Amino acid sequence: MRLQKLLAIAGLGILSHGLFAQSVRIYRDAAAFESAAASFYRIDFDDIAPNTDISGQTIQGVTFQRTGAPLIVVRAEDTYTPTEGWAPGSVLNPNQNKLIATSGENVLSPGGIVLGPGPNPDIEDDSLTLIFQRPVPGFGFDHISQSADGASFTSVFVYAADGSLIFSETIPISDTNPGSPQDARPAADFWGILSDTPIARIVFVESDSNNVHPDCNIGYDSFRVVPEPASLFGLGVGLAGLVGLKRRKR
Ligand SMILES: [Ca+2]
Ligand SMILES: [Ca+2]
Ligand SMILES: [Ca+2]
Ligand SMILES: [Ca+2]
Repeated sequence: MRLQKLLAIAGLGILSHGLFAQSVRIYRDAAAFESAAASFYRIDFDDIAPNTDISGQTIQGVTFQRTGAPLIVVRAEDTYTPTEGWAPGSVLNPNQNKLIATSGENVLSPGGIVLGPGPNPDIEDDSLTLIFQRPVPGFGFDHISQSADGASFTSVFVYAADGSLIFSETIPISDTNPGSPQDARPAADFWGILSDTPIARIVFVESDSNNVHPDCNIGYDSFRVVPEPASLFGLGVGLAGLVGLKRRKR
């Protein structure tokens, strides 16, 4: 198992045409993810001044690429759901629908502090693309729902360095008030992935762009990045190079 993982990281799994099946483990429990990851570091947004637009910035080896609303770091406590603009009867208690910080005070809230109704891409298209400067074997984060009513509109797509899709799904969210989506509360739901194929890019697509229920905004907090072991990476390049040399001689 250990050798298989090492070879997969080295890229030999691809060279040997699927001799080693690509393996992915998905976590919904932060503690389980953190104990399964050999090591990880955090990006918590808490040392960034509130209301900073980090679109295009690289933070601790991760580039934040804007694909919807501008990528603004805010104090979670400052976020709010406006009372106007929602479909009649579809929002009962807007005061309760603000983002939750799962570390410190700050979260990433594309569009900023106002969690306004759709369609309004500059406010509520909370999509995000992460590019890893060096591909990583794992990533986890807390998905923050403006209103967690059990119906998620956030999809995640995980890509390898060669552009192939490693994994995708709709991120599950909690249901804080079953049967009453107009009165559901915010919640944080952990999502994490460990992959034998190093991850080069993660694309989040957030597709609720309507004004029905106070749930068309999401936030992101408490990233856990599992770094590629530098020594293994160097070894992998060396091994892949050797195999390439052998192949050319044939
Ligand atoms: Ca935080
Ligand atoms: Ca937003
Ligand atoms: Ca909605
Ligand atoms: Ca949205």
